[in-house]
Amino acid sequence: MSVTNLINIVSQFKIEGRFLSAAPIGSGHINDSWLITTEPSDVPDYVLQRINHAIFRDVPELTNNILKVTRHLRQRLLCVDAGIPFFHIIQLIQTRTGNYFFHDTDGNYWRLYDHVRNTKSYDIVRNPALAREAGKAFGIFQYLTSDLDATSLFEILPDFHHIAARLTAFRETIRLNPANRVSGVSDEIAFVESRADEMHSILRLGEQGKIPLRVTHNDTKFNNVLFNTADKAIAVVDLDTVMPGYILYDFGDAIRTGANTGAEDEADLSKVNIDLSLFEAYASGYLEITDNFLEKSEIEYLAFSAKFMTYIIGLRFLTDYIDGDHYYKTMFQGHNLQRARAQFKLLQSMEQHFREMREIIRIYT
Ligand code: GN1
Ligand code: MG
Repeated sequence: MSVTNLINIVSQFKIEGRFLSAAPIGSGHINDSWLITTEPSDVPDYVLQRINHAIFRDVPELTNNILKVTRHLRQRLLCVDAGIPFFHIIQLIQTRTGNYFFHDTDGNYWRLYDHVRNTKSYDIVRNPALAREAGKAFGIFQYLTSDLDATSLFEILPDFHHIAARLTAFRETIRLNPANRVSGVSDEIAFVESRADEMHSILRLGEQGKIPLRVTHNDTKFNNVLFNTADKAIAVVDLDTVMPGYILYDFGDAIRTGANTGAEDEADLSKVNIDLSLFEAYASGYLEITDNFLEKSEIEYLAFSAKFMTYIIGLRFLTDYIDGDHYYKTMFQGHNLQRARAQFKLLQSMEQHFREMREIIRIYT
């Protein structure tokens, strides 16, 4: 993508100041993102994103969801009783024609967010204080959206964390074997199948009406939290998958990325383990905010949800590998398989420490 193209795209939006530079940012596997700086220096900078519309096929509905949720969050923050004035809600910038995305002549969809000044995100969690902050941030997100009707949101990626649907897709991909990779991953396939039944628990609870449908983020990776220079969490980003869901998905995905001693795609599996001090820190921050409105049945499954999300994301990486790498961006041949193996190692580590994880949740509830 040339700078001239990016300048042209940015000029479609109502920005303050003048375009100064564009540089790729973030480590997302789906959309492309650039930090757009502007001059003079006292006007805001922006984040430009090219939306992956092979995945997010309904960009108007995607945009509506984000607008609905960010407006609600902003309104709730204005209420004095929210008590969290430092929290920043990211904002979509309008185009010159009054839309919140721009559809270019090549068929690409673009959007622009405000950039939250002097903030950073972490791919790996360095200490419990950061984990606790992230727990509070996602707790605040859940608290502020707890009175928004989940069914008023469009289900932008249907069955996103639906284990039965994901397993069906996995088995179908194995059957088709389009990239001829099945024979090389029999251990991983056996690993998935040996846990398939127990991994239906959250879905079953939902279907039996034992856990409520809520507004959920659905991509609570640790690097979707922004920290200020004092390492306080001040914003939650990446609202593409905000949909109706179960909070267990959000808690579990945050632990998957926020309490792992290794990277999501670590090749040296000996480095991948659950760090119980990070788990405890995240859980304590999260429950400090959410304990009073979560239901008992949700709390009961929080520890399990970490195993579940690690399993289902590993399953998705493995499915994409078998399929020939069409969904996630990959940096090298075998990247998705390496990601899947790291997830499965993390899951094994959680299985070994499951009693302690449950005990920790009990302490904070
Ligand atoms: C994708 O937006 P990004 O790249 O953080 C994926 C998530 C996975 C994640 C794994 C829309 O998220 O579901 O958990 O990769 N998002 C989508 O790192 O599929
Ligand atoms: Mg995402």
